[in-house]
Amino acid sequence: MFMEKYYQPEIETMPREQIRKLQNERLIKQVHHVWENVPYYRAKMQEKGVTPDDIHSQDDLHLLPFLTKADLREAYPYGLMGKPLKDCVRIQSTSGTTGQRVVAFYTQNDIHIWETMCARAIVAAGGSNESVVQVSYGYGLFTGGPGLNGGSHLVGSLTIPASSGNTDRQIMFIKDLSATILCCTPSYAAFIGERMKEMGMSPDDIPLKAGIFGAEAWSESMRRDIEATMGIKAYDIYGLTELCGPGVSFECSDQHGMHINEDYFIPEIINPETGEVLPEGSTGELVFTTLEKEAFPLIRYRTRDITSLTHEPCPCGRTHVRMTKLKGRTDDMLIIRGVNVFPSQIETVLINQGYPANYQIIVDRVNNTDTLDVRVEMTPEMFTDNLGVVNQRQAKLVEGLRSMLGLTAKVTLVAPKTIARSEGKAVRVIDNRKI
Ligand code: DLL
Repeated sequence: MFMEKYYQPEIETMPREQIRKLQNERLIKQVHHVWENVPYYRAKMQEKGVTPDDIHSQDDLHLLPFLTKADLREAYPYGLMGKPLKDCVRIQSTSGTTGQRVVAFYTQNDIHIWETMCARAIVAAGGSNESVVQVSYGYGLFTGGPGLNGGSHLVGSLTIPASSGNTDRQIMFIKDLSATILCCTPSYAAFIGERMKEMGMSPDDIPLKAGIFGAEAWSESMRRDIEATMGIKAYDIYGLTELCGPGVSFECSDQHGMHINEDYFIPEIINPETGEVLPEGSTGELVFTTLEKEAFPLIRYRTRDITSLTHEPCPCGRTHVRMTKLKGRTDDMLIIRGVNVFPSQIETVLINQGYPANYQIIVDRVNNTDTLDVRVEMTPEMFTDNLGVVNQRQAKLVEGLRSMLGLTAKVTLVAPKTIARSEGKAVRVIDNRKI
């Protein structure tokens, strides 16, 4: 029988009342820390007329002001630090592709906590000191590589700091060094899988048992494809630079949502339009309050990620709350001819009609009207030069998109492997509108 393993059983399976007690104690301390050391947030609290004395437990959390990406931008680079520079040992940063570079700071203890969370994720995916963990997330400013690298060391696994890129070498390492766990973005895992197939390799040719994939949205169908191609169990992992990086939450063997490390964070779900806190089970924007962070503590930080939470007991025995797979981001939403469109809706239509998740959404504005073009890759099995068949399939996709979105899109089916692959996060949307 499969036995669930934990990195820190006493914390990961702690009874709910005890978790709540721990969170309340830590919350009070964290709010004092921020009040005393982060003038930027103190000013926000003063504006709302709230002081640390008003916060007795998480029931008072709603009294505290939110922090947003706009605050991070305004306070960039040092304005939200809770420790002097001499106590900080590292920064990590996002790529800033949306023009909003985030720089997060860490004390040695912050790094230890972050790596501990990654260690929990690795053990939940079956990792141990006998595992060989190939970390194929980017290293450097991106948190993926350094976070899982550190977690893997804590578990005692042999760590291959492969970083992303050079796909043939990735496959060679997996094979030659008998890697058992692969960590990378799901798009890169799919890419490695495709390359393996091209090289004539089957799942039996590689020793991999599990994958820890995150940093971007991925569907259940993508999970099944990767699992079949590599012969592994694929686990989701979530996180963001502002809070530390990967490991904020992670999947267990049950694979129904990701356990949030509640000893380090309090999550809330809010209505993104009104800021109102929503009851358990509702879908809305995920907000986090850090509990133990020293260098970059964040109170009620709005992630823009859309999900829901459940306290339903998990068969794995972990007691920490689970968040469902992300349903998108509030800033993912495209407004096309006045209609709200999420890329995940488009992906659902493609998957329902049997297409792989290799697609590109191109939005433009022609004669003052928005246009939506969806380029969809065919699988090698679907590929045909019979134009009649291609036209028929395109028309079926147009119809599927119309009923999902209420919009007419132009769909172009393209040959296998013509849409650029990503070694990091996939770029699915190209918005050429100059508004
Ligand atoms: O992507 C941290 C990370 C690295 C997570 C490796 C998991 C694995 P950022 O670059 O700051 O940090 O991007 C954070 O990526 O707000 C989500 O919108 C998205 N994201 C992260 N994990 C997932 C996931 C890292 N499992 C932003 N599913 C977040 C869907 C994810 N989206």
